Amino acid sequence: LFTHVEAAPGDPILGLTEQFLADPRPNKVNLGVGIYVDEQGKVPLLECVREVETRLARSPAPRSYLPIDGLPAYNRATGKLLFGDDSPLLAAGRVVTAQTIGGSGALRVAADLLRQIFGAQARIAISNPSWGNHHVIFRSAGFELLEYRYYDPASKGIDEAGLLADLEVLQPGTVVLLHGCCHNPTGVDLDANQWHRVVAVLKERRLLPFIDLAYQGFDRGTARDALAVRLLGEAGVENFVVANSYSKSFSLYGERVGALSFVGADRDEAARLLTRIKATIRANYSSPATHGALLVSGVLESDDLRARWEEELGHMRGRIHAMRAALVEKLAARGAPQYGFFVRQAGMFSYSGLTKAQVDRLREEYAIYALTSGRICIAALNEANLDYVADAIAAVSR
Ligand code: PLP
Ligand code: TYF
Repeated sequence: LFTHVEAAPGDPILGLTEQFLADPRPNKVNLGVGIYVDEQGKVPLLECVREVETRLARSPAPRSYLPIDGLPAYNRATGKLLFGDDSPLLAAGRVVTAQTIGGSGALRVAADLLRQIFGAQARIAISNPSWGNHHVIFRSAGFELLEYRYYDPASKGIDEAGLLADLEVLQPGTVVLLHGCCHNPTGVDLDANQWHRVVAVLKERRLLPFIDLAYQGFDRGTARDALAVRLLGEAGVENFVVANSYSKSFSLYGERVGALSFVGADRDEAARLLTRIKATIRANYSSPATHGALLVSGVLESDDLRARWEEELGHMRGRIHAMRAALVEKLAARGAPQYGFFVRQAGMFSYSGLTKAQVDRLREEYAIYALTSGRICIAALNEANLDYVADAIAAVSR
């Protein structure tokens, strides 16, 4: 029955990690995958998470099914974290939130539901470039994929004129996927003024804003990194969607913690949307998992642990900023001053401008793994490998 089945192509990012793990060279560095690691190169277990886990282990609870839309406390806390404690949208009952299997699950559930709502006309505009799974998920849900200009390789910044021009010609009802912060793969974000201008076009053109927030707290803090969500609310945009992930911000990658939020025009519309979100989840995986949601809501619901989380998140963010600054300085000292833009980029990724040939040399000659696009993960740098990486990048840049 399966003799004719052809192998699927692997995920390029995860495939690179497999290659990295198989590399015997002791000084190897994986700048490929987007995972935050600490000074020791390890994925951290946050103290706030450990504390909740200890409490849970002390009084083990039976594990029934969660509701289809997940743990109520988790969804409430997520709404506040995204929209703000005093959000008028939350107060008006216009936001519905469902726990999902990571941020990817939120994207997938939203894609399926929006495809149902918009039918064969369903279209989505995605930034050029974007995280590869965005295309995979929306294409497989049956969307027509469009692209809007975003990154300007010449300035290593935003192609604002191109971005606005592309948004202005989209048909009303087109979904516009925007990275809330810490754009993957470029590290190039809109500033506050640019967000204002983009939001105005989205509203005016009656487009459907879809914010993907996978790195909240990794650039400037949880509230500032949710600026796009807050601005859409303040601007009175009737409908928008938010997919968020706690994989990075809680360092809970394998627990698959994320959420999907829809904003309705009023309480009644929001309630109807929630029934549709639940029907979509039921058709996909029935209901989400308990453990990660208990960890996240346990932290967010306790003032004390929440404060500790903000501190630990601040530490991760601070370490990334410090590594950016140190890399720039070390590259300049090695005769490569052209990388000053690393400190203007946000989050754990940088589009480095390294060519495919340079990336190949880094891997072959130095055991330093980066994506062929030139994307590097700054969070993989530490005091122990920084000089080595700077030497190598400077060498291949000559
Ligand atoms: N969106 C973006 C832009 C991402 O980079 C990621 C990456 O991991 C996700 C969504 C998905 O996150 P999760 O691992 O929670 O599915
Ligand atoms: O872009 C990244 O590296 C992260 C991690 O299929 C990731 O978002 C990469 C590939 C993938 C899932 C997660």
